[in-house]
Amino acid sequence: MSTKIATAKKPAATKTSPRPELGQVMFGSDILVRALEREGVECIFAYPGGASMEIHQALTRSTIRTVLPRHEQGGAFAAGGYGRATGRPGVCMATSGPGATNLVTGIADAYMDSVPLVAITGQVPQAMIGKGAFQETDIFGMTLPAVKHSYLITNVNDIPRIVKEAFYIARTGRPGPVVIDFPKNLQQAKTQPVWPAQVHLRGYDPDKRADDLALNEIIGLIEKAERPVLYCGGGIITANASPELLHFAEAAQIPVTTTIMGCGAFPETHELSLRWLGMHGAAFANWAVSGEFAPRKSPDQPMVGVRPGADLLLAFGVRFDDRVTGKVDEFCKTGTIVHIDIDQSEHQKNRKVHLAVESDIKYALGRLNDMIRKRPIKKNFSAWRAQIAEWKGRAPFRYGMTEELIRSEHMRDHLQGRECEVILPQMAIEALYRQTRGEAIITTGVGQHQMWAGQYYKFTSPRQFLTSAGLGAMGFGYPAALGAKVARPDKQVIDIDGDGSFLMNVQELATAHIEKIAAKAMILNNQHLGMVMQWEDSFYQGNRGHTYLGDPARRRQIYPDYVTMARGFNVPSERVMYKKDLQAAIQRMLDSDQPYLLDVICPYTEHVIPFIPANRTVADMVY
Ligand SMILES: Cc1ncc(C[n+]2csc(CCOP(=O)(O)OP(=O)(O)O)c2C)c(N)n1
Ligand SMILES: [Mg+2]
Repeated sequence: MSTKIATAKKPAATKTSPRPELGQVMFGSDILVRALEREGVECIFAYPGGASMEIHQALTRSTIRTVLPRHEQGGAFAAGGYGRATGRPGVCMATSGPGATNLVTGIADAYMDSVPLVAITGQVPQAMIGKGAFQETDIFGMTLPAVKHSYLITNVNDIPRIVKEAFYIARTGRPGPVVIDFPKNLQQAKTQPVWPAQVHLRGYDPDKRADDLALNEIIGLIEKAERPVLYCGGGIITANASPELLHFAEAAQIPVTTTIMGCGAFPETHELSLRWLGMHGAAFANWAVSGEFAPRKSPDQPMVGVRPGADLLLAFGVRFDDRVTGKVDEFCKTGTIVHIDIDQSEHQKNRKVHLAVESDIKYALGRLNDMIRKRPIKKNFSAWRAQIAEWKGRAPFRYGMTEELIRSEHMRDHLQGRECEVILPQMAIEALYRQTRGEAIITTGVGQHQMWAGQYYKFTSPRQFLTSAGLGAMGFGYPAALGAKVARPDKQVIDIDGDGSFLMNVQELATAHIEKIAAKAMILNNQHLGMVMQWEDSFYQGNRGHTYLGDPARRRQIYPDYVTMARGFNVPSERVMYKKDLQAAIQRMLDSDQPYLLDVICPYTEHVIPFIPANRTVADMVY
């Protein structure tokens, strides 16, 4: 089959344009804040400084809630958490120079995971730009490769248009971060704002729709297939296309695997769910996509097929990330691949596919559903589903006691050898899943705990699992939980974190307490940078290269003491070490109406499995 790109239909042009509105004369800083109000912004995560304090003054005259994070990175991640939890742009702000550079990681995180975010930075006065002025940084230039778009305001009259465009760009099409850099002299300048009613952006048309020809071809491919698999990502969640996906998968009886970004796009408790795939994804999902192979000891040995994988892969709203594909040429090697994505630049980028369609996935799935409603798919793929059931039975996510654990320092120093009392990290997540009835919004740091959170908490709704997937930024979990809790005060929001990751933004406990944001943190404290340690064990004979986080002089002590630290922030907290205490401790955390820290002491000996090492294949999977 040839490679094609289906053309997208142009939306009909609107005939009558609403008129712009004239406002009262005011300062640039007030115009910016008014513009945010007009965009429906309810909360901004903002840390002040010389180049942004004018805007803070304006915020004191606004209905917008200003949350003061205790580090700009915390503010950027909180805005990212808000954006992920709602689909509406999260907003953060910082002063020029160090304030702005502290936002960069949060901006890059939003870029990698296509999260709507507007980041506002104060800038030195225009006359000082380029002079190496105090706290001058070219944040426009510095963030250029990690933004969807950016602005440096050069005329006070442009503010209303720029803000309107920024929000439109951040949330439409493939969402992403937009930076607005705002020189101080323009914050202090006065003008009469003209509020535009519409956005006109030449060359930016986010309304992409597949044509019926391409969609019909997909139906034809399904009818010819014996082993189809849906491989779905964050694009489904962004497009609010979960209901359409559920309908399509059920109507066509096609099993669904997701990326980590796609967790919750399809209910993971559904019998057609293959959970998530890739480096630490389900063995059965990886087999279903790429086939089952005889395990091999080294990549030099040949790959010996045992059972074939998908002969048709429907890749919807995904980007063939290397953590998903491993060695990309071996990924779904024998299948026909259809890729639907709203961003044409993802087509044929990481993986050559047979049919590439540029479209909003909600529209495409809706049309596919119309088509199969009129002409139902005859096949029911029962033999394929039976094969998948056999794989699921053979290799579920699982854990247990290992010899290494029994002989470990952790067992000796903290449990006096009482095996039945050890809390394995996977166990703590399963308990949290049960006790929250699977309904909490979960955020994470980055590391082993992040992978286990994805494996042992089953997500049934979109926007329920908020994790720094593409950038993999430690320190994301707790501030993101704050942002999500601000957006969804009705939900339990719990950060399942690592001891290393949590420490990177520990200062946000102050934000939580002062702002009364009742986000919870459950730290799976293994006293190590666990994921790096796992790689040391796998590829460096266990030689520790600065991955121990405890106090080497007092290895029997848990260090640092998060409970004491939380107390310093006036945040209730508790440590739990024994299994017998776990359930009640989790319940106390859930029952609290305040922010809360639960420090769960876990052994460091666990490895995350399944594991396909980087750039390896399904034949190299440890499971
Ligand atoms: C900001 C940042 N620095 C470094 C890394 C590299 N890294 C990935 S996982 C990891 C260990 C994380 O340790 P912890 O948060 O305790 O989680 P665990 O793996 O122990 O569950 C590190 C250092 C990263 N992802 N992000
Ligand atoms: Mg750790």
